[in-house]
Amino acid sequence: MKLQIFLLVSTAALIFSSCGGGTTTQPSTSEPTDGVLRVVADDTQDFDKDRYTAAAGVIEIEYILDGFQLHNLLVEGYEDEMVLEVENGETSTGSISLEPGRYILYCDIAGHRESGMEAQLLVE
Ligand SMILES: [Cu+2]
Repeated sequence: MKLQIFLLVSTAALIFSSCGGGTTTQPSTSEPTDGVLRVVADDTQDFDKDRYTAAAGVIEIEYILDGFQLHNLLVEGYEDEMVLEVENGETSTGSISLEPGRYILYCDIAGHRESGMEAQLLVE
């Protein structure tokens, strides 16, 4: 009886492990699949990417701080539409409506944009 249970468990484990590798179909790109544009900032005053993409229309943005410094996020030319601010590991969320085109994301705290807190946003 003990042997039967052992065989059952090991067979189940085999089936489980053989399924595990082949069924995950993660996209090879790091583009979000849920339509949310995620921008990560850190204490080196940089964004996680130099270029982001989003679908035209109302774009949901998550601004994630992997660090402690105060940062904000604006779209150049649309500063009145949205300002996201983060500090101490916070995540700030907001949305902005954009037509297809090329935009610039940046942090407007003195010196930060020059340090690297500037990225392209391609809206298509
Ligand atoms: Cu900043």
